[in-house]
Amino acid sequence: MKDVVEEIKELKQQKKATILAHYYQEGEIQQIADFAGDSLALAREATKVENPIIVFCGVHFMAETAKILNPSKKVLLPDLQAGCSLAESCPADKLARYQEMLRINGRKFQTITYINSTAEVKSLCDWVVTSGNAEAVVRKVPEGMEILFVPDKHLGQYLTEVTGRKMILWDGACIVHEIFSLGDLLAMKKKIPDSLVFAHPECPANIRAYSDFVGGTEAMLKKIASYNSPADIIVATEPNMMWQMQNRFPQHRYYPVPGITCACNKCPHMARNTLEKLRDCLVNESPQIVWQPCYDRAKEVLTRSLLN
Ligand code: CIZ
Repeated sequence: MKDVVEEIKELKQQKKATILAHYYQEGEIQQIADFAGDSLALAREATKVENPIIVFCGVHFMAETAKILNPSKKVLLPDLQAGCSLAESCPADKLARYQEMLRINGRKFQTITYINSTAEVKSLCDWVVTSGNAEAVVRKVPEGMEILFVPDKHLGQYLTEVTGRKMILWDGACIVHEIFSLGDLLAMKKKIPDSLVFAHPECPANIRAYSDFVGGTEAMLKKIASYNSPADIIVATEPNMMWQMQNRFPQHRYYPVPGITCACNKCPHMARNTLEKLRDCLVNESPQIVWQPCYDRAKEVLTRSLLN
């Protein structure tokens, strides 16, 4: 019997498919991908794909972004149920009502959404940011305008700290980054002398406060690349990120921060994609992302925000 990795490789050739994978996917999926990256790099990479099929190993909003930015491609997502707690926290109708209420009250504002949101939400916004470009985009909003930032309150709070721009924050949070245990983090720091803590800006302020470096996944890799001697790095983001760190910089040691209620803190949505589902979606050319009416407006916002 052929092993599943061999099957995927053959199908990929046969169907002329490009596999894109997020850093939060299992290492075995990142390894088989043509390109692995964060949302920003993946969105940009999706625009360059020439093959007729993109298999997006990530969550729904990421595959949707790839379809919007390269509409002539068939975009497959191995498991259509791979969602996102942040995207769920901000339904488009609720956002539209809130924006209307602010306008009725005479507030002058622009809306920025984190890329972890549905296309319908993106279509209601002025800007889309990722952890990789958020600071630069926030600085583009004219000083006289207020900023409504959705859906991640922790990222919004962090952006206020680094840019000085006050924001109206939506009450959303990522289920993975919200529940890191500060107690365990402090115990680990004590146990591993000279260790460095790397935290994602989706983490709450209490975790960021004890970190040596705060940044998105791509920024974390860049920072690690700057270390000359082997280091002990405690990582407060989705633990599959450590596969990519280990793969690129094996001279360092990496330690995951446990969650309050579980030892591993893996994203259950990202974990829905498996090698078997990746193979099956190539065989069936399904499930795929189907064009929706709101994608036209979302495309304008995404193009202005991520590709310029
Ligand atoms: O931007 C992304 O892809 C996310 C969700 C996190 C990160 O920092 O890569």
